[in-house]
Amino acid sequence: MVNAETNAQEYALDRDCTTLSRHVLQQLQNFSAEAQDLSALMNRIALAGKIIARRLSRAGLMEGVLGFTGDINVQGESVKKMDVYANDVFISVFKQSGLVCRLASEEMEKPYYIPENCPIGRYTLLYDPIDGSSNTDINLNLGSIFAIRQQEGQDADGTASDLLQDGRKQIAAGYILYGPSTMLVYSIGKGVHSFTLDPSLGEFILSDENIQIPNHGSIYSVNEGNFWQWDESIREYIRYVHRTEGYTARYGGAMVGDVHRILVQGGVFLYPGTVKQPEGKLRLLYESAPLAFLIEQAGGRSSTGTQEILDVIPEKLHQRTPLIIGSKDDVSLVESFIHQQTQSEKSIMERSRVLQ
Ligand code: P6P
Repeated sequence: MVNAETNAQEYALDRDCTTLSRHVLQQLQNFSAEAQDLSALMNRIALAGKIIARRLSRAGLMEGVLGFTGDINVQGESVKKMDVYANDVFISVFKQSGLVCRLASEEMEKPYYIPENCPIGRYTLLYDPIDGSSNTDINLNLGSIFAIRQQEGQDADGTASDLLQDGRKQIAAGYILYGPSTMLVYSIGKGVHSFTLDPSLGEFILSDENIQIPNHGSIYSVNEGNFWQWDESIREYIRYVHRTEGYTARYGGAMVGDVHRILVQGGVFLYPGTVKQPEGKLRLLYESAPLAFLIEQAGGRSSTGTQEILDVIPEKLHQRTPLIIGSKDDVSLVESFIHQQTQSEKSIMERSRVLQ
């Protein structure tokens, strides 16, 4: 009995000590300078998550937290006060860190440089500080999305052109989900792991390791209010799931929550191009690529519909992309409708050419 009790206590203590920074070092199985840097980087991201979670938990009781600033960001979207606050939090946690020279954010037209870090800090943080800000004022789940890349070259002209590379250049990526509990889900290319914030400790504690997404799930997550704007192929896919048993719709208006549901339960999230935004709404470098990195590490897939998200080479920092992400079988099914539509359009064009 004593042994069982002792073992249980030891397990509980060891679990409480499995913080994010320790887990990164365990993943890398070394204590090199690079490993220590990555561990420290993740720890700073966790600190940003804690500060943002604290603000969100009291938002309804504080002045000046909710609502709009009255500004329009580089995306042409109305800016929420929480967007600005969260953006500043990520900048602040990396000041005096010596780690991150540049931060590229959905909320900033150009990358933000932290000069005191640049001589030694060779990392860039790409992030969406608050994803799903339409949920801010109604107390529904929100997220932060992040990716870490190595800086390549000196970036002397301040254009950060070395960031315009494919998603396989990411060395770490993940998200923070502000829900009933605050979770941080990350990968450094060695599987996907989740941490849950223990407010009594003020620490993210390991809650699930080596998460694998099911090859198929019943969930399809899409804003069907855009049906009238979609390509026929996407409409055909939606008609298919409407008439086929075994599918269920879930859409929360905040991608991090929707993708987290799919990571755990399987299925597919899609935000296709529309008539208004043929290139899609979601941004590649700090929304789609980090989630694609994570989902691929969990055994899933992500695609533009015709190309793997991680293979897309952006031409500009705020480039948008159509996104189909989730279980490999479900992503492939959506792609099959796109492929079928393309083939039928080609054969129609071929027939009309022959008849001319
Ligand atoms: P819509 C939030 O603004 C976001 O970027 C994602 O988090 C979310 O999935 C999507 O946009 C919601 O967009 O057009 O469905 O409101």
